[in-house]
Amino acid sequence: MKRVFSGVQPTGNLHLGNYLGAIRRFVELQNDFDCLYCIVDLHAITVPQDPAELLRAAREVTAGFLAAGLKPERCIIFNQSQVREHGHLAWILNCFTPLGWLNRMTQFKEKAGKSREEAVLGLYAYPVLMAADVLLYKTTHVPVGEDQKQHLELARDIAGAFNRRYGIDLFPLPEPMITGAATRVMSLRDGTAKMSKSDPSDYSRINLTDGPDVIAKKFQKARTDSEPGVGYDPERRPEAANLINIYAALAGLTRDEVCARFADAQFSAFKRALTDLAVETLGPVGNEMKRLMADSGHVDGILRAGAERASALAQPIIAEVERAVGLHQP
Ligand code: AQP
Repeated sequence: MKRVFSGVQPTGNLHLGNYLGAIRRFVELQNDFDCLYCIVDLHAITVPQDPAELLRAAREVTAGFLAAGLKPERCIIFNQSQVREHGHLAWILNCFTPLGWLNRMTQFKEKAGKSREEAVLGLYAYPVLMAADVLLYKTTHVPVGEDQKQHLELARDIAGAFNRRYGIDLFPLPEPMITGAATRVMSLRDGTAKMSKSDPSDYSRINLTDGPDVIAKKFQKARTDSEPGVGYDPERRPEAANLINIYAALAGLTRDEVCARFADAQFSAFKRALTDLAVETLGPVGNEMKRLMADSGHVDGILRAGAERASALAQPIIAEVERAVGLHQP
């Protein structure tokens, strides 16, 4: 059986990177796989969060999932904190994860920065919770953006360590699914930094709820170089390459096809075409998100039902884990 799991943190505005790198893939997969899509609020609290804003953002991510085309009858949409087995399995897996493996995680180094002594344990253990999220459902495939590749490799290592320790084949080794032209959408202000919800500058990203005028302004102000034409050269022209990748992903074209289409155009004309394409693609998603956000009862009902279904899948697997480890089961 093929099973897909992936998560999105409720940490702010959903952006074009989340959409192209993850959510749009989720929608494609729901027809062919048994899929679970999770709002990973326990991951979100590894950095300080305002409680009211965290609740709002969890509903917003759910609205984003639905507006992008996820159907609760074809996949399970739920909140991580509402399925207690995530935290339970994370603790067990903590006991199989050497510190040396965690010390290699680049996301922790980036997020902790220079203040490593003040960084909280949850931020350091984040990749083990992510491994638990995935392994709790015996997931076989994980669609994510490029930034999560290292964490998924760790999840495979942890699964292997657990299986070997008990001489069993309990956890399948989850395969990353990192494909397409936009597995790493970069900031509009800096072509070497990834587009992120936590970037303080709103001009660094296109939010899924941005209206046409805001999208136009952000692309117009997006940093580029002084070369006039549309050429793909990520080393020399990282910002231009990022915009070409975004266009390619939105239009379903290859980079070469995009460059050929705009071979005679000025970069400013390309930016205008990109704006039109982004407005056309994201406009309906943003409008539907806003409509759903005004109906929190509906969104909460979907999350409640999703958590029940996810729990039902998780319980027999956690029982298998407990039996393997020798934890008491009344
Ligand atoms: N820029 C991106 N390009 C492609 N995929 C991306 N993803 C995130 N950013 C990009 C993918 O989206 C899914 C959810 O990721 P997340 O919830 O961790 O989102 P984020 O934007 O990375 O969130 P934050 O809070 O801003 O985190 P940091 O500070 O770490 O960047 C994942 O599949 C991710 O790969």
